[in-house]
Amino acid sequence: MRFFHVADVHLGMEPDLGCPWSKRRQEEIWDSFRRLIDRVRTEKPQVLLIAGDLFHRQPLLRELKEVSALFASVPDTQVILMAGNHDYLKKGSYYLSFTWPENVTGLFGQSCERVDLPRHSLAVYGCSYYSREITENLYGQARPSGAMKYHILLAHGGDDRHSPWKKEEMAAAGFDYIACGHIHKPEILIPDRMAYAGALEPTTLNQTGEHGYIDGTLDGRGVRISFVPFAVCEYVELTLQIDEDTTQFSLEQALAAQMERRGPENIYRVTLEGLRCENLEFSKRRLKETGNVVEITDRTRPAYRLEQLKREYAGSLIGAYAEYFEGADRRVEQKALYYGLEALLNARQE
Ligand SMILES: [Mn+2]
Repeated sequence: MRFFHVADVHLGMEPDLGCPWSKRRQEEIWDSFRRLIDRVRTEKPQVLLIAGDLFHRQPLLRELKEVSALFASVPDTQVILMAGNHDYLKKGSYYLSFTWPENVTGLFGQSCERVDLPRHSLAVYGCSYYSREITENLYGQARPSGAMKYHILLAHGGDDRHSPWKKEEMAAAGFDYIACGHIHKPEILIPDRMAYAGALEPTTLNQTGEHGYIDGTLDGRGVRISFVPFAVCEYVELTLQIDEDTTQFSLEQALAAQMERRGPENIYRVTLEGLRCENLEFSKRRLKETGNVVEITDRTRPAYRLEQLKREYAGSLIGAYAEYFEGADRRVEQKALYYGLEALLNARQE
């Protein structure tokens, strides 16, 4: 039996709200979900597991209709889903009154329940969130039961305010596989036993690296899982080295070239490092307009001119300090010089 494990699609979310690419990302999240269903259609896994937060907030009726039509287009795959902390089952949630296609089962109970899929001798366990936060472990009592050969638990949470759990205790409950959702960075918690699929598309800037879903096989030999990169976009960390010759313009050009090389569809977190020309301050606004730049961290330090400092601060501690380093091998003592001057100059300003 082959299964796809997906989580945290967050349909409806507008990542990096206020950035020029937010709307595009909102559409890309939907596009990727449709693409995932295309993948299900061609690869025909027997089961598609959705471990919560399919939607970013309460789903609208038309959104459920859209998702439902997609599920109906893969009738040979059993879809099993649950509501997470974002799309939790608020009173009146359309999740509860919606009529799903035959191949779709919602684990919409408040405590763990079991769904048997006799065709695959598989039992799937899980429940749904009824509030934004749940501070006890929803899955503490869950154990495999019934007549099926294989047992999979869908589990959403794992942090302090969302069904906190200990992975070792969860893994000891006897399930063949625990399909986790909630943490957006994909992570195999216990090899071939318990994993976060991660968000299908990354949704905020700290979710660097690849995103996608988990492709698993469960048979007499046990479980084998592998992560499949699938997202169209990645948050990428870029570090640019600055020197005294770097200008605003040359920096913008270097940044543009790097982003072109690493993929213009990605979103970048940029860090500037090195020694900049003493009186130069880089324009973050201009750098952000160079492409999909969500964040700029400027760690550059001014390259102090000893001659000038000596003259400017003659007779003071700063002047004496600058004088002390004059003629010293700057490469060796640069750090001491820099930190010393920085401390002295900052102390002066206070
Ligand atoms: Mn969540």
